[in-house]
Amino acid sequence: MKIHVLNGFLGSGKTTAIRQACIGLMRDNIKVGVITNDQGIKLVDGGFFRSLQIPSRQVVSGCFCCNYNQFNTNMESLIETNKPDVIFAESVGSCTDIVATVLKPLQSFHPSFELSFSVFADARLLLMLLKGNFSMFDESVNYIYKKQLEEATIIVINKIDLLSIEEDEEIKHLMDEKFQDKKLLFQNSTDPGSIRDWLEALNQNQFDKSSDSLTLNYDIYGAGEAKLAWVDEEITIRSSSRNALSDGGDLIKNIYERIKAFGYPVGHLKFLLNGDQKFSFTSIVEPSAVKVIVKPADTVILLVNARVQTDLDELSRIIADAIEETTRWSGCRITINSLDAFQPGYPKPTHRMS
Ligand SMILES: Nc1nc2c(ncn2[C@@H]2O[C@H](COP(=O)(O)OP(=O)(O)OP(=O)(O)O)[C@@H](O)[C@H]2O)c(=O)[nH]1
Ligand SMILES: [Mg+2]
Repeated sequence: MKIHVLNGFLGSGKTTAIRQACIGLMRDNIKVGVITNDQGIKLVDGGFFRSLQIPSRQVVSGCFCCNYNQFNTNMESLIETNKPDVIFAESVGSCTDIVATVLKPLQSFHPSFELSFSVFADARLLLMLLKGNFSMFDESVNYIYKKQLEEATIIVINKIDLLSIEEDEEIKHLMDEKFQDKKLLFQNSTDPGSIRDWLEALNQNQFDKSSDSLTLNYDIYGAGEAKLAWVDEEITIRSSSRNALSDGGDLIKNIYERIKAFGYPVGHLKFLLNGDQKFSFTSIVEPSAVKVIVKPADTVILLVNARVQTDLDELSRIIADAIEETTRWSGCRITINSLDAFQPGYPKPTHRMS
């Protein structure tokens, strides 16, 4: 049994890589399974894999490390029900210390498993960090980002398709210099060829149980987690003119534009419209357009997952204002089915093996 554990900052491309890998592996008759993870209860990534009919489970209400038993139960259930050859486990993008709290416990309780550990980084955000020009997030958030890279076996420098030729050369040079002890992959996770190389690297660079656990200041880590407010919200949009899908697209744009106008740094801002259309924004991505696949619909469900550096009331208010304005403009009716909003608390891992 192979378990590929992924970490990497919010919005760095973990889900995109897993999706692409699963499609390729399933085509080769290799059985896959996915475990997703995030801070809230109604999670976009979990819904996304369900819509793709890829066997999956989700660990909710906090990271794998603080919910190790939930992680283990989900993994065992996936193994029993779907008998996968390969499991991808995507941890929360604001989480670190995965070696000590997830990989070493996994190795210890399931010694027969083959484990790998990739840490993803958005190439453009990473380049800003490497050049010392990384002022978008609070220092405590930057601390988490740096610690994620420090503990990686494999660093996936992702979205290289979005770099200029000069930036591409610069990042390769800086990364080779700074992370000589790591396996470095320069990747475009939307490209099947790039994903084949990643899968090969996962098989050739297994997690070494003698790897050092991080030396980590949990107070700074906890402060970084708390800086990024979380909101997950499930919304029903009803339209008597059967425009619910396009009204949903308008609401997505409205929420994104408002957060951008206030200038709050976005960890991730993710939406799942009608159970199968996923939209994702980060501070560093300037989306060209929200291209909703529109067909007549009188009712749709929109799932919102937001992780933004601002306070909780402000983030909730921005989303509420966007809902109110979209209702007024389009004439649709919007009801909130569930709302979970909080500043994530101090990380308390179930296990920590140094
Ligand atoms: N151009 C380009 N876009 C990418 C690539 N990988 C991911 N993206 C886009 O980046 C955004 C975030 O991707 P996700 O796969 O959701 O990132 P993630 O790391 O799973 O994000 P969280 O789970 O929210 O932490 C999406 O809009 C993707 O389409 C890539 O290699 N190239
Ligand atoms: Mg994801």
